[in-house]
Amino acid sequence: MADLQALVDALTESKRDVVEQVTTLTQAAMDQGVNAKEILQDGLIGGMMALGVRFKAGEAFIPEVFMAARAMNVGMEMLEDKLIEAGVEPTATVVLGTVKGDMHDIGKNLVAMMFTGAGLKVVDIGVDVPAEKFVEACKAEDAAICAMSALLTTTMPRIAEVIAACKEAGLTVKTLIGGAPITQAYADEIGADGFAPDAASAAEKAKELIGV
Ligand code: B1M
Repeated sequence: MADLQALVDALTESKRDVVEQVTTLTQAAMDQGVNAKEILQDGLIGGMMALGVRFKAGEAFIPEVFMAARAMNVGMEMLEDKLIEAGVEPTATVVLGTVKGDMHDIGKNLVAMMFTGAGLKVVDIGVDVPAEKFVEACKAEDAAICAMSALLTTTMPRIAEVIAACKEAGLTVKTLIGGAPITQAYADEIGADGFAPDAASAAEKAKELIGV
């Protein structure tokens, strides 16, 4: 009997050997004929979301999230062929970047991992990204969400520029913002669709914004 709860626990606890644990448990579930979608949804995504809850509560830290994300990627690679065969596709695409003038990317990278963990396709367009590049990427990728990170009080206004550029380009993307100086009040002020204070909440908010 495949033990998907063990897969969830391995990611939630994210110990040093999490990559090996996830590899072994994913292989075992595959060998036992559990369908890839179930392994992804109830094992890998379930584990990452549970780790997100621990991270939010201050019970897990950045290194654990990085290790779990690596393990999650290994697990997803193992399932890839079966997922393609089964026609399982990411629920939606998120374009994610740090706004122009801002080089901070540690938080953004964590957010990207939690998005992937939540079953979203992430198109990471990097740091120091001008508004027009966000718009181009959202168009090219047919993104459902345009997600922006800003860590400096001086770069916060760049977010409003991206939101304005998206509107001007006629895009119907939902905008999601975050970063140390960002607050819900600021999101309301500039008309962002969503704000999240941390990476785990960002994944929850993204799913809420697109109703999945
Ligand atoms: Co910079 N830096 N930095 N820095 N840096 C801060 C942000 C600062 C608060 C430090 C301080 O003075 N106490 C300060 C900003 C002050 C302000 O504007 N009020 C500052 C400054 C001033 C600067 C420079 C201007 C310094 C200088 O050169 N004089 C310069 C600016 C460079 C630039 O961007 N143009 C600079 C440079 C750097 C480094 C390159 C050295 C390095 C960045 C390395 C990198 O990112 N690759 C760096 C770092 C590491 C920091 C601190 C120390 C740590 C940031 C970090 O990675 N935190 C930071 C001080 C601090 O925050 N305590 C500081 C860990 C990370 C996991 O958290 O990024 O907040 P965070 O992400 C969280 C949430 O905010 C949220 O989720 C994440 C995880 O839970 N989140 C989102 C983030 N993005 C989100 C998006 C979402 C939702 C949630 O939706 C889309």
